[in-house]
Amino acid sequence: MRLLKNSLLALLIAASSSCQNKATTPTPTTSTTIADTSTMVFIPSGVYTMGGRSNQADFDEFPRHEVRVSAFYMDPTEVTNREFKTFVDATAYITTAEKDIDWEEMKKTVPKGTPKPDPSVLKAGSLTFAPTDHPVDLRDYSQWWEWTHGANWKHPEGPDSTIEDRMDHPVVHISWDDANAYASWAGKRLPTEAEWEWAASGPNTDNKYPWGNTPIEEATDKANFWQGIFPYKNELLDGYYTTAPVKTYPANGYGLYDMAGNVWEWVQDRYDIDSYKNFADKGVVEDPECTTTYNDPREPNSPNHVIRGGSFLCNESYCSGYRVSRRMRSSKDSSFAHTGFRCVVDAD
Ligand SMILES: [Ca+2]
Ligand SMILES: [Ca+2]
Repeated sequence: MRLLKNSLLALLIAASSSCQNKATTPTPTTSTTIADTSTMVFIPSGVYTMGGRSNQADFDEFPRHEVRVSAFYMDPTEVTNREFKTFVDATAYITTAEKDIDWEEMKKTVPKGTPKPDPSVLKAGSLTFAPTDHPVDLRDYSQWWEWTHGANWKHPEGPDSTIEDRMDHPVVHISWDDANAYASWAGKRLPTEAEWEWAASGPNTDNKYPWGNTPIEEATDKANFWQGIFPYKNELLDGYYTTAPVKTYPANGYGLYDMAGNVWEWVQDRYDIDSYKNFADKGVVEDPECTTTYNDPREPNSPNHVIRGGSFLCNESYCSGYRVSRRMRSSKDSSFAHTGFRCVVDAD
């Protein structure tokens, strides 16, 4: 039973709706909107050393390499439920999590011979967090993720939940495709990985965290993450179990909120396990971005994009996603209770 559950969750997490029904794929939401940058944060151009800043860094944060980032404007906060609702009201956009899974599409991304799940499993849904009642092996994520039918941005924990009292919280259950649709409509785009790291750490690029170098155990007033023992005991020292309203914690040096924690943020780049190696011998790389290759032998069939910044689930024992150099990845058409996004606009 455990194996079956693990296999199913692995399929859903790796592939959740690559999977979306093509017949209901929305028309791309193009817009001639010119974004109002007066409400955004100006991030100056500059050169910095991108990559791991401590012995906590994972192998894919190396080698460190020099990059130059052009100036841009960035949303001060994660996109909120209120902002996403404005987009949906204007466009009738339907998110990935609101569509049934198309097995013909999904099976292209899972191991050959994988049996078709029961049709009831393929009903629209998303991945929600379920705490355990005891310590668990942190390598087995199926123990705290559940596939919940009817979970989507309007119903974060499932059909009976609502965002009515969470309009200023970050929107969640958003796929990379959904984030791009919103950005396009708003006259914006997703940041590149290099832009995101530059903005998160600046203006002091020696910062290990967006708030500086205050150790994580002393940083419970700095960001929304998980204090205690993940995933069963949350001491709530920061006051929030799941998402917090944006701007609950102090901004970083540029005036950006929640660059650490609250929700993971999609960036533009595809996840290539070798991208830093490829950039490392090129001198100062101008505005790097990985747009051409999905490359991860651990998940060879999954179209992974990079996510940054960590979430309310991040903890020292697990992902330490609140470090500015931390890279995580997710299938572009998957959605989770802990993943959202913010946008940028070129400054020139
Ligand atoms: Ca928290
Ligand atoms: Ca965040």
